[in-house]
Amino acid sequence: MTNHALILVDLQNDFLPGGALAACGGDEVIGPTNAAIARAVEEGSLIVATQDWHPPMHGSFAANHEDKQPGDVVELHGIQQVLWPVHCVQYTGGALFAPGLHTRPIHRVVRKGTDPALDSYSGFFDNGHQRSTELEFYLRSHEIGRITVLGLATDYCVKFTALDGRELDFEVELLLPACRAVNLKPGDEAAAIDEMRAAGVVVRE
Ligand code: VGL
Ligand code: ZN
Repeated sequence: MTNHALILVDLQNDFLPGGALAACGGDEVIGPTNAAIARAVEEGSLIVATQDWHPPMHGSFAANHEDKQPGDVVELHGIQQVLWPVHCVQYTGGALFAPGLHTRPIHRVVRKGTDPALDSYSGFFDNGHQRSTELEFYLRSHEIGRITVLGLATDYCVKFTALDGRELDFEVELLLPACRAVNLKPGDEAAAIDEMRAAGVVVRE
């Protein structure tokens, strides 16, 4: 018998409509997310939330590079890095969890993207897989074998969290109605879903 965890990815103001890095329809995931939280509570699942938590000088912000715009790609310590608008700055409103999200049942918040020199889409590792967050250790210490992933954004943090989960040999389920994408390019969302499926993620429509 292994246990189950619900992983809520980056349900933060800056990823909602009106936020600095909005996923289209991002606010629509809050209802299905609260329903998933209620089910998880009923079933005794562990509930973890990730929180994008950048210092103001973060290297993923276009504003911290000369003559760069959001969407440009640079090399950051040997890794290809998409540049973003300033978002989810530590202790600012944009980094707060979405209004209406039932946060009380959350057992643990895992913050990521705190190193100014590295970005971290996945809840498990930074983008270069150099360092891990506490997420894997936390899940293993609760004998979690299966995770359900939802949140923002499908084509970035949700995708990389799900893919790393598979790589770490968790059974991974994606709750698609509770996910929305950034879609820098049209088709990014569909490509992300295909990539997750190919890696063995079970996609629930
Ligand atoms: C995210 C881009 C930059 C996400 C976070 O949560 O998907 N995307 N930082
Ligand atoms: Zn970020």
